[in-house]
Amino acid sequence: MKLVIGNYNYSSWSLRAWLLMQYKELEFETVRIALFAPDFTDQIKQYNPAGKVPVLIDNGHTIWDSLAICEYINEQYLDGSCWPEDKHLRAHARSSCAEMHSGFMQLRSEVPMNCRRIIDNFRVSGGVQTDIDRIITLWTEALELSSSEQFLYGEFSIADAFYAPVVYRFNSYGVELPPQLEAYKQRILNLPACMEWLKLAKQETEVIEEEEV
Ligand SMILES: N[C@@H](CCC(=O)N[C@@H](CS)C(=O)NCC(=O)O)C(=O)O
Repeated sequence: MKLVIGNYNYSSWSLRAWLLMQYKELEFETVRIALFAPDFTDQIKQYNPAGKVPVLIDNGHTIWDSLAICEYINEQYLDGSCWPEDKHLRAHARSSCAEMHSGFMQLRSEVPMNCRRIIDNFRVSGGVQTDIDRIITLWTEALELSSSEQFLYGEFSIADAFYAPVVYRFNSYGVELPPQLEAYKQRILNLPACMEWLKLAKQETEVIEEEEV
């Protein structure tokens, strides 16, 4: 099984799929293609006609979207264990992922993931603050609904993989969080898989100016 990703430091969509697979200790080969490199398009098109990372190649099947990859991995290799067992909690977790997948545009455009960077005294715009407030509400609700002191919905789920790039953003830009969510953020950052991701991000030499705010 091969997972094609972008830069460890910048590719938030790649992190979601990679983290789920790494956390669950699946065996896979990672192929990294540097975003914005002159040959990015030629290289990625060998794997994905849509021209985006991440893309998973498994036994001749191509899955070319981070949510579709997580769903596939969950069904094919993990017996459905990547979503909460309870139907209503599962619907909540799926809604959270869908909201992340299609929303938080201002956070995503103004506060790009940049894992290795720590920025002091960063001032967020009103629009970004609205996104942050919504994420705080959503995380709090998830932890309360699942009575979890670990991950958003109890056991590590696709939702944690989906919000890991937000964890890195909150860390880089010094976003203040209520104590319970600060503890959640640290728990994600301290996962061996996340520490490995950060180590690989720090080894990269590319700097993408558009992503450096
Ligand atoms: N819906 C896709 C979006 C993937 C996406 O936008 N990937 C970005 C990098 S993080 C990309 O490949 N950009 C390269 C380009 O657009 O040329 C997913 O969730 O996998």
